[in-house]
Amino acid sequence: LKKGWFSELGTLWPGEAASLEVEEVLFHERSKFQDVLVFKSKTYGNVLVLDGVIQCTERDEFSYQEMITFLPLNSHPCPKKVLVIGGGDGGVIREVVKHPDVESVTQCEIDGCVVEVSKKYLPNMSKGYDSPKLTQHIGDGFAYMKENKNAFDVIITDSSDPVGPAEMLFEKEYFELMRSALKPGGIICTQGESLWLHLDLIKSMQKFCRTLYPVVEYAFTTIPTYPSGQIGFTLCSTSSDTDFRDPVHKLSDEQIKELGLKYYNSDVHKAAFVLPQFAKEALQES
Ligand code: AAT
Repeated sequence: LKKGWFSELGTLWPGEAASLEVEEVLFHERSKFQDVLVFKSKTYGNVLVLDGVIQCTERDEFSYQEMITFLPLNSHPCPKKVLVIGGGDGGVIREVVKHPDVESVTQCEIDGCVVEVSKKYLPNMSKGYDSPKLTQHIGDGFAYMKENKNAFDVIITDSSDPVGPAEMLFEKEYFELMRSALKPGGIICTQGESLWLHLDLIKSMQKFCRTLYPVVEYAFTTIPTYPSGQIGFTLCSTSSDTDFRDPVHKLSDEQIKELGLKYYNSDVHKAAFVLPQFAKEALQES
């Protein structure tokens, strides 16, 4: 590895590794759950890394945080109560509380260290924590889901990859638990991995999701610092009336500006579901 560079090695993307030049290591400790690193990069601002995997950079985080939030919220007629699993940096909370229909947001993040470190080194994301609408729990999202029934309009799972503490959050049982934690007409959106790297995983997740929810879709965003530069979302609705591809809340240019959105707009929302041919074929219902 090149000196002074961080390379993202991982078992989920064998044979490849993206690199960022490091200016300064700001924090590096092992929490109860994972290795937590924050460094200042040369061109992407501060970077949060868990167990060697990039979780977010200050320069491109908005692409992921806006999309994982506004795809589900704008597909629900009235998203009043929202649950976020994971998302320790606070960026998804920052986006959720922008939506005018949202009355309360609950977060369940497993690692208090990630929250504390983000408050210190990622102020533009952790400002989400200032919202009076937020109730925060530090604990495992899987366990939390078991304790909640008929409670939320939208559940967003902003989780790390399925190696380590987030492994269970990619399993069928978790999607069953989310279904019972939703109110009637409820919607979920989960970190759904990359078409270029994880097509088999996406395929098998879509398959079990279709046995649980009447509407299941995969949408994606582009983001330079996630493996392959692309990451997707698994979206499911408990109501067959939901059409994820045509948002119920369409935002005007003025609203986009007011909300400070930099990636999401209503055209991007629709386009996010249009898949390249190889992916379309692989994910076609059979
Ligand atoms: N906002 C974009 C950053 C993330 S962070 C993912 C978060 O999920 C981390 O804070 C991690 O501590 C938390 N997490 C992991 N497992 C659990 C769990 N079981 N319960 C609750 N929270 C959990 C997403 C990065 C995507 C990376 C893509 N390569």
